[in-house]
Amino acid sequence: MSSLTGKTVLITGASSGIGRATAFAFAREGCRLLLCARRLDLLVKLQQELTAASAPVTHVFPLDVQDRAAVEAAISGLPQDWSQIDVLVNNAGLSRGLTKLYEDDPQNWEEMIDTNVKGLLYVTRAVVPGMVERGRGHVINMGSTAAYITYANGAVYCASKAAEKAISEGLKIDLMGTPVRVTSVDPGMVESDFSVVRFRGDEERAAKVYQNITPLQPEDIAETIVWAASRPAHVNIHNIVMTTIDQANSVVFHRHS
Ligand code: 8X3
Repeated sequence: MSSLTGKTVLITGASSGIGRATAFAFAREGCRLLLCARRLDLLVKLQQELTAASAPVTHVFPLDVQDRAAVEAAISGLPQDWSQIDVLVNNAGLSRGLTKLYEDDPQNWEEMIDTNVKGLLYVTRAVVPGMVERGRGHVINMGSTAAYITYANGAVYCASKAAEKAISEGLKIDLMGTPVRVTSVDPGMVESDFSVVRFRGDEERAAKVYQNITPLQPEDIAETIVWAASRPAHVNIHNIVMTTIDQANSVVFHRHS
């Protein structure tokens, strides 16, 4: 039996990519899964797939983390037997555009900051007091190599992930004296719909990002998240920076010829 068996895990942005892979990874550990995302139809489908994979203990609900009132209502309105969250995976996040800052559409900035920064804060604020009260919990935030080096045309996305890094560090400091743990998992290039979302459905442009490179897979990140969550209670993993073997940091890649 895993140390995670029976734990309740909330994953935001669970309908696709890293969130979805993380749901399967925690399911394999025997966790109870609370899954939310904007698209309920995809969550219901995921729930059916998890059930078919012998992980029937799931509860799904639609949530746009950008909506503070909706976050507060969703967390405070959870059914009694789902209200004691042991692990929060703040996975919901996105990038929009790859454009010079002074030419970019401010709508892109709003979506990134509202989701990657404010959404993460809203969910954290709604969930962590219960963890402190119960004397157990772990917050795992989805960071990025983009927090460490700013790349061309990505200022606001990089800023949002630099904010996530600072928030993770600050939350850990503020939780000193409690047993609640904080981890930031900071991947580089991952093959998911990240680039399709960034380029608003332009699959051809998205495919070029991964051209002649072996990117990380969502499952690689999911396994790392589960590893961090399954350390003994006295161990706090702060940051895990991970990239494909073909990437050194946000700007240095090796493309196969
Ligand atoms: C995703 C990594 O390099 O595309 O956060 O910004 S990158």
